[in-house]
This record gives sequence, structure tokens and C-alpha cells, in this order.
Amino acid sequence: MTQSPAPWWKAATGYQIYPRSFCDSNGDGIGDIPGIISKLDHLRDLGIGFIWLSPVYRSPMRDNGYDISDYYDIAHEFGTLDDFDRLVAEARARDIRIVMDLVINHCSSDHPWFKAACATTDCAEHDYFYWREAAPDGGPPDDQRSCFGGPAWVWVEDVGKYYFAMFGHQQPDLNWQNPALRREIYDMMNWWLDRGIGGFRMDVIELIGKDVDARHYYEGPDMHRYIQEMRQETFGSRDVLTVGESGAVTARNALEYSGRDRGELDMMHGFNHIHAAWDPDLGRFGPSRFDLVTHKRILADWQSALADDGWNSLFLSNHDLPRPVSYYGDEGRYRTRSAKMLAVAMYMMKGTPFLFQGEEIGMTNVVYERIDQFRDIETLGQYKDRSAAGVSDADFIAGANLHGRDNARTPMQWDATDAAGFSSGTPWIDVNPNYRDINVADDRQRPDGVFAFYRELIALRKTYATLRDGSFDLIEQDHPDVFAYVRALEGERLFVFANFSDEEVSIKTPAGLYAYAHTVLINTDTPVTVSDTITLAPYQAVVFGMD
Ligand code: TEU
Ligand code: CA
Repeated sequence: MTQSPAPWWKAATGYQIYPRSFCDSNGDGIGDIPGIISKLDHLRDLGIGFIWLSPVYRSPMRDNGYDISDYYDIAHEFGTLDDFDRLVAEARARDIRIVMDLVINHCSSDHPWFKAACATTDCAEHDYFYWREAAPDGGPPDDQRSCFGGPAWVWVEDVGKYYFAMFGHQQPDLNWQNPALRREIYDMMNWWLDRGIGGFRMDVIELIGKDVDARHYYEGPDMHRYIQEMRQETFGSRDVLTVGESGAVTARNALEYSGRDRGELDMMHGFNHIHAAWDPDLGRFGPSRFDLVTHKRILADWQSALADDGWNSLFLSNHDLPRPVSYYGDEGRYRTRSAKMLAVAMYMMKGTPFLFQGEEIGMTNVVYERIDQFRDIETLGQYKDRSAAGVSDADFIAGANLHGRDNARTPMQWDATDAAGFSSGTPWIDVNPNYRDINVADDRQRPDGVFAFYRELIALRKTYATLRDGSFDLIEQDHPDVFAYVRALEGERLFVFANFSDEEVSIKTPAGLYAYAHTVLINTDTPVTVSDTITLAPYQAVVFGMD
């Protein structure tokens, strides 16, 4: 039997760009595609293999591009199709592929489909959306709430019916049951694939194929059938990366999406490890319940579920999440060290890493003082709901500062000049005032900086087959502060230790480690002596094995 070579995305590291906040080339305060092109050398130096580009399509930007009004064009504030083609080519010249964000569960209410659907019930596009009669009392068909506040059903007077919108009211859900709608989407995907993109990240893919009448929204009855059909009609025959975002997928059913016989996707972005730290009632806006033992168990479950088939994605942050150093590490005294430790713990596992912009220099959460500093549609929608429920402004702002989506969306900190070198104008969202200390220019010139460390890690993932293909086993499962595991491939071993606490900790030395005691592959701090125990300094990470 001949073995096909491992796909390129198994050894590659991804880097997510949130275009609005990355780099502004023309001083209007909004990041853009020419800005991204001007920073490609930074990403080449880091060693990444692909960029996941958050949406750049034409959009009224109520949810910063996750509300598309024209799938065949670029948002005017981000540039033109020519700029986009130039980005693909310039990235390719640096061995970097562009993975597009595919937002197809919903579109913008400004999309011509929705306008046609509202103008007459007689057109093909009317059935591209979910329309339902009012309840007998005139109210919505049911009491489903939308993610961004308020009911999920929205009344349209001219139509005399409600439509369904799981996110913002101006993000109507698309009716995937309609074959013509599916055809429109597949044609659009092929149009982008033909432009030479490197794949798709699929926004809330678990929501396509829902049954709104049965209120079965997540992983609905037709979801897998539609993903399979999509693959056959679009990317099935192309060498691209596909990753589905799903708030619903678990280690138990992950193979249904990425198993080799399924004909679906390469990997998923699952959120079990993220959601475990969220309050069961208040969600992300409640207090964090991060617990390392739970975190390790969830990640280990995913590692073992996908040990021989399917594939993992590895991430701690994205444009919807707070900054990892602030959430899981220490944003003060141990910022640099905890940023490195988090990188080791997460990205030495088996799977494809996805860094989020700024993670490579250990950017932190921002502290806003007034509600008018927030820009995120979810934060502002929840603010309305929570204020109505009696939550004070101060309490709400404290929660939003810890967990809100704007933490990830403050401008990228390039240097210590005004507006962090992001823009020569006034940024669309306030910069984090700590940019004078934390920025790319400063961090990159430090041999012990976060950037230099990430560059090393990313290079290791390309060099060592054990990192790509090796098995994974937790050590010290129940230790509350240490994340430790072994990777193994054909007699080669790699021992990973990460201290998640601000205190020194000692653990018993695992038997197999002695043979590798003198081969230290990575160490973020002072040398670690291997005796009966090994002792780690606060937030220290160390990796033994190979040489
Ligand atoms: O997010 C999907 C999603 O369900 C959550 O992660 C979301 O952030 C929400 O805040 C739950 O609290 C995706 C995108 O990543 C997000 O930016 C979009 O706003 C959303 O879909 C709608 O397209
Ligand atoms: Ca701009």
C-alpha cells in the first residue's frame, strides 16, 4: 500500500487576522488589506503556513464582516478585489496561504437576497430565509433568544411574518433546506477557490441544517448531509484546508466531521475547553471558572478521540475571546513567561495551531472605563439585556473587560508611536494603553521575547515528526497547577511540563524521563534538575526529549 504524504496543514501553523484591527494603511482608522500586505514579512519571519482571514467581504459591518451583503466583493474600507489578489500572491511568495472565513449560516439584511425576500413573497429568494406566522397572540412563534440580545424572531410588517436570526437582527439566517440557495453558496465558494485561496474557516457550521420548528438548531438533522454535499460540489478535489467552527461539537462526535470516511472537513474549532470556564447561566459575562484539571481532561479527550483518524485544531484565543495571558496566565510580572508557557502547553499537542494576532507578542486584555468605549455588537446587545435585568454599569463593564470580545479587537500593537503604529489617524476602537511597553518592535528585538520563542516553536513543529504524528498521554492528570504530557513516536519521546501557577511547584519525575534528562528542547526559565522530583518556577515550561 502506498502512503500519501501528510497534507501540508498538519505541520503548518495558522495565524488569524482580524482585518479591522491589524494594520491601517491609509489613516482612516480602520485596518485594511494593503495594511496586511505591508506586514507579511513579519508573518514570514514567524514561520506561519497560512492566514485565517476574518471576513473581508462587502458588509455594513454591524458585526464587523460576519454580516455579508455581497459575497463577490471586498468591503470598501478594506480595499478592492485587486488588493485581495495581490494579498494572495504576496502571501504565496512567502509560502503562506490565505484561508477565507465563510459566513453562510446567515447574511446581512442589506444583502439583495433579503431585500428581495422582503419586497415580495413571490420571488425565489423569499424562501432563502426562515419565515413563520405570528403566534395566536401576535407575538413571535416561540421564545428563542438571539445571541446578541433580544428575540431570535423578527417581525416584518410588509411581509406579515417573522424571520429567524440567531445572531443580530440584521443577520437573517439562511434557509439551507432550499436547494437554489445551496447552489448559490457552492458557486460562490468555487469562485473564491478559483482565485487561489488556501481554504475556508466555516463560521458556525453547526447551525446549517437546523429545524427551526422543532427548535433543533445546533447539529440539526441535515447538517452532515449538507457538509458532505458542499465538499463534493466545491473543495473536495482541491488541496485546501477546511476547518469548521462549532460551539456544539464534542470529543465524542468530532470524528463525524473530520473522520477520513466522512467526506466532510479536515478539522474543527471546538469550544469545550473554552466553555468549561464560562458560567452556566451568565455565559462569558459571568465570572471565570477556569480549572486546570477540567481543561486538561477536555483537551486530552480530544487528543485521544482523534489519535488515529481526524485531526485537531489547537487554540486558546480568537477574535471572540479574551487574551490568553490575561485569562489563563499572568498579565503583570510574569506576562512574558506565562505567554511562553501557554504556547508550550497548547501547541506541543497533536494538531494544527491557530494563533490569533498579537498572541505572538503576548498582548493583554484592555481595561475600558465607559460603555461608549465598547464596539462589539454582542457586548452592546448583552448590555441592553443585562441593564434591563438590573445589572449595574460598573458590574457589566467589569465582566466585559474580563471576557468580552473587544479584548481581542483592540488595534495590533506594532510600535510605541501614537496609536501603536496601527494607524496614522484615530483608530475605530481605542488602543490598549499598554502599547508603549508591549509592541512588536520592542518584543522582536529581544532574544528572550515572546516572538523569538514562538518562532522557535513553529520551526520545531516543522522539524519533528514526533510533534506532528506522535501519540499523546497526560502525566499527573489530577495536578491542579501542572499541565504535563508525553508525545511519542517510534521510540522517540518528548516530555512537556507547564506550570500554570505563580508559585514554584514540584512533581514526581516520570520514570521514562531519566533517559532524556540531559536533552532539554525548550526551557523558558532557569535550568531544571532532574532527581526524584522536578521543580518548576512560576509559569515555567520545559520540554525534554530529542536533541
Ligand atoms: O461566532 C460564533 C459563536 O457562537 C460564538 O463564539 C460567538 O462569539 C458568540 O459570542 C457566543 O457568545 C461566530 C463568529 O466567530 C463571531 O465573530 C460572529 O459574531 C458569529 O459567529 C456570527 O457570525
Ligand atoms: Ca484603512
